[in-house]
Amino acid sequence: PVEKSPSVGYEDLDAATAPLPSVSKSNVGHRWSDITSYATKKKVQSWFQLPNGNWELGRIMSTSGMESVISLPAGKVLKVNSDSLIPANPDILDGVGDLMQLSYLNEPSVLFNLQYRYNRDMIYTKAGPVLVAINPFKKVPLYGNDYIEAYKNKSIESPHVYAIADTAIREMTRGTFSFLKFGESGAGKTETAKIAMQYLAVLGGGSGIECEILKTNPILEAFGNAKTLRNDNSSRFGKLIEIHFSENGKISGAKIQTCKVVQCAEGERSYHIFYQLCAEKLNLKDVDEFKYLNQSNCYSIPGVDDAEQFHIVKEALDVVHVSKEDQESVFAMLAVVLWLGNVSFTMIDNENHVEAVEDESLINVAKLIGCNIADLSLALSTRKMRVGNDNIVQKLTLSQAIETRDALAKSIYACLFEWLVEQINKSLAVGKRLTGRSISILDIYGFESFDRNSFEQFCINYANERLQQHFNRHLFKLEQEEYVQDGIDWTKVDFDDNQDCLHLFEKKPLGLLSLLNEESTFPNGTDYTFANKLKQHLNSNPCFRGEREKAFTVSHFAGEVLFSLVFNFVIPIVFQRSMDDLTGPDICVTRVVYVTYDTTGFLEKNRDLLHLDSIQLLSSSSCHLPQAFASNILNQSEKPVVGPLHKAGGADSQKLSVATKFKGQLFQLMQRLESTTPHFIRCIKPNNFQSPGSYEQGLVLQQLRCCGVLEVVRISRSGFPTRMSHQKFARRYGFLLVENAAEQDPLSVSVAILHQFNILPEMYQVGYTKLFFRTGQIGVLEDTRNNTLHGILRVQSCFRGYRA
Ligand code: AD9
Ligand code: MG
Repeated sequence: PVEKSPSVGYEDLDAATAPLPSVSKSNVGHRWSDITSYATKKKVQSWFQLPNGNWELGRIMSTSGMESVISLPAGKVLKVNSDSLIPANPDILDGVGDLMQLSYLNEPSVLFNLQYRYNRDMIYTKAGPVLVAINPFKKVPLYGNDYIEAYKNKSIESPHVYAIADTAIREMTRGTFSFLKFGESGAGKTETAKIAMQYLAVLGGGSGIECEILKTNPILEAFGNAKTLRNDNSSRFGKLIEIHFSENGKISGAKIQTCKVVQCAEGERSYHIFYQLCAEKLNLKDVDEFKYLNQSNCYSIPGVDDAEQFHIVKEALDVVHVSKEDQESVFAMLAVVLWLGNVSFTMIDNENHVEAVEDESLINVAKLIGCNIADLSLALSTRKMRVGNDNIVQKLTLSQAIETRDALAKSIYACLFEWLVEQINKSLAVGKRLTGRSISILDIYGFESFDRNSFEQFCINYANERLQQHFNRHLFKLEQEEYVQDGIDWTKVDFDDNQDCLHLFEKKPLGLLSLLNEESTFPNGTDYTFANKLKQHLNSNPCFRGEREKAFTVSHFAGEVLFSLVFNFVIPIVFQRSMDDLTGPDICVTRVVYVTYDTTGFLEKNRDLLHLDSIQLLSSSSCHLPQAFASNILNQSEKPVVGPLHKAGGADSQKLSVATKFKGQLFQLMQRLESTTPHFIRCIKPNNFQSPGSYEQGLVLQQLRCCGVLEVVRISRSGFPTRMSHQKFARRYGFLLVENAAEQDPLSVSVAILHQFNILPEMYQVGYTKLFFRTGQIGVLEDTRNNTLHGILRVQSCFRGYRA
């Protein structure tokens, strides 16, 4: 595999000395008038924006005053305002592998460069420290063992996930390495994560555990992914997989952490596993006869054979040591969920009270849970309560009974998912001796903004704000703070911080989450009282706006971080996904996105009421899974549940609220990320139809803007991304010095090395404690060091051979 890669660094193109294009909020780039004289002399190519917003490449024929004559493809010649033209790069830079190499870093040039590569199946491009990956929506010849070998041997240089994974593996043994990633729904985060895992599995393979790790993907995707309008295989849960390595570089185990809040949206297919199970006909009906599945009319995915997928999942379960017996129990629990959806109720009095209909569904649920039908029926249609000193049994109304039934089904599914993750973790368990070497991959849902946004979007977007801050901190804040601290000459680049928005969510006691939790514990709290409370306490917050009825709006930072590959100690890759529903670039220019949330159902979803009667039903089961679920639920309660009975009206509030649990999981995840220095991968969706070969400039631009890719490139290009303390630098390269430097201080040794290797003064800066380098500089030194070391080793082994 070869890539046309003009071997020009920016030094050759004067880009380092050319004024840097502006990447201010208006994102205009370098204006034509700045370089008029240059342009007319050379008939330079220039970008012209068509009325539809797309950019076209033209050639300047002449310029006079503020007017230019430009010739566009297809023979069109136009007289235009010179200021509307944006300079294009010389042809030799077409399709460069790293956007840093572009002489002109403006939006049309970046868009064109990415498109140029995309059209040639080169879907990966570096943007300084960020890897941009554009979803090809087709098989591209970039993967598999030959490619893995090539990246391992460094015989290909083209940007690739493999290249990043390779650096991760190598740097892991040295101790410092970092890389981050990002992308939107259907942008390719999950696929990219799998590609990275594939590479790690081949290089770190040998123990057999790598096969198990790869097999966790089909399992978790079956149970945690669903077809949505945007992606046929959309992840509805967040996942951080930490892959551990032994000292000899082999994979020794792994651990998966999940962060789940998302229910499948109405009108979309549910989790894949249900359809797979029905396709297998395990005493089940057809999919369209199950209420939980027939709400959407969407039963199959083009090109996907559910029965075949089911076999893949079963085989994968075998590999991760879930016994056949347990697999049967898992499928039984899935069937319970499906049948529960079909349980119906009849009215038994004039007060709207109901009891469950004893039909096929109810009978099947009881049989599969392992309880008797009467108990099940009671658990679904009554509630035991304590009023004063008396125990009473309250009959449920139809809506209460339906709520109870659905809560039970949801809980069983959630428990099943957690149980599966636990089994997988047992199977992948890292041996006792942890080496501290690990590479982790985070694959999480991204920012969502729909016509109607509910509790799920609220949680997802909050998570994205947290991850966004992580991204900002690393690429902007820390970077610049470090320059300032070390006394480096450096022009500050502004970036938007989202701290205010995070405050809005997290502040105690008057933040969105606290107020939500508080209201959820009030027996009389409703979505209305919740919305009013928000308006009462938060209206002065600039990130918050109360809306009519029960709605409120949050101004979010537009970036959304989706997927992250964390290399311990240093490497989260966060995939940032941009807004699906934003049309037109206007909103993105300010990089703030207003999302209006409808509080309908917030309290109920947050309370996640599973009544004790239901938990008791599960624990009375004769099968081990329902029993395990029941004790799991009880273990997760804030306070231990003491008696079987509850005070009237007091919702079973000792359960952790969903938001609190989610925040807890998120913080655990963030903690893992914090201990690493991240590198990001930006996954980009080139069109909304999941179809190959179509590249919509507007859509791509919107995604690039949301994550600040241009700013990142600019920072890296004008900055000094590689750094090393004087001591470390002197220790690492000191032995290469021709003159003996043993007596000298680290700073003098460092300076001597820089001189000896002719590192140009503009390529580095000497800080108080560290040396700062522009990209690529340290590579030369590393090569020399490695060659010299190999030379020494060869001499030593010859010497040993000679003595022998
Ligand atoms: V979501 O936020 O979970 O809804 P993702 O994870 O970003 O989303 P995903 O990885 O699932 O998107 O990719 C969507 C689809 O794009 C896949 O099912 C593939 O059909 C397609 N895809 C993505 N990346 C590649 C690739 N490198 N090669 C080929 C790809 N196809
Ligand atoms: Mg995904």
